[in-house]
Amino acid sequence: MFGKRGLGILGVLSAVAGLGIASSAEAQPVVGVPHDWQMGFPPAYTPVMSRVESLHDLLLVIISLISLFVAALLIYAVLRFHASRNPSPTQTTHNTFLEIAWTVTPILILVIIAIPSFRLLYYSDKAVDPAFTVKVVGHQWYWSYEYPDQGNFVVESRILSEEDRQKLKPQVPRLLAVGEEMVIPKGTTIRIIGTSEVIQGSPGSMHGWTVWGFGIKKTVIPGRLNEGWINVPEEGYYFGQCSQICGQNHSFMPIGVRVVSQDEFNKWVEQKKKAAGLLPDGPPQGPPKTDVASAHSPANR
Ligand SMILES: [Cu+2]
Repeated sequence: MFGKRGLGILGVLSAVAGLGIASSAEAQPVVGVPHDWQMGFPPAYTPVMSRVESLHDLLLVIISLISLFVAALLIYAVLRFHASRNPSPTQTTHNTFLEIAWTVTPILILVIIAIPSFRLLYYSDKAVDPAFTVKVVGHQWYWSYEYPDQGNFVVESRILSEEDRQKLKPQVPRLLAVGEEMVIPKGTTIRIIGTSEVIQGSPGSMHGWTVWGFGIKKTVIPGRLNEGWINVPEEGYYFGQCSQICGQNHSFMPIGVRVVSQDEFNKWVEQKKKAAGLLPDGPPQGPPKTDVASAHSPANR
């Protein structure tokens, strides 16, 4: 992306100057939030997003060249063939070379676009060897995250009121703070299975689980499972928003993802399991198993 580095520096500067995050000792870095004068894509935080940006850059070059070529032809035609300079139009109706050229060239261009495009589509489609699965469920109007491989506890992720945000998470921009984030360990491939709440007697609503910078945008649909994956190498708070117009509180169901170290994640899992009554009273158990994904293949495969 052109100017990405400059924008990145701008982003860091505005974050440090405006929010004072750097000085806050306990807070993880807040990354992946929009900032003033942002242009282009957010920085890429996952391998999928890096590839999305590369494909975008390739397409940008191709469409720019095509646009310039078409514009040049148009300008030439307007200047060279207007009525005063070209009073008797040519009667030519066929030109074999031209016809082959304008058929074959677009085909070649489409093939050049299709190869990396399909490659990326399949790359982002299914996780290879995920450590575990998180099931994302869209509700009216909040998100919940289920951790089937860690004992099946559920985290409900609801937006914080503006008052609570200022009190509890002032480093997070307005309308993006949630009470509880999805928590994942860094540098770990995680399968995301997305669906939407089935509401009795109602068609329910679709939502879009989209995190900028992760290159993931899963439309979640009642009664269906959609799959994707993320692997975030850097710790931090990351954000997204529902990207499918889903009803009156569509704008108030932000997505918060907290990426932590494996140790911290294990501790968090213990806490959640305890709170959910999944641990028997007694000595604390060992770290949660994170390599049992194969035992939990999604139902729709
Ligand atoms: Cu929604």
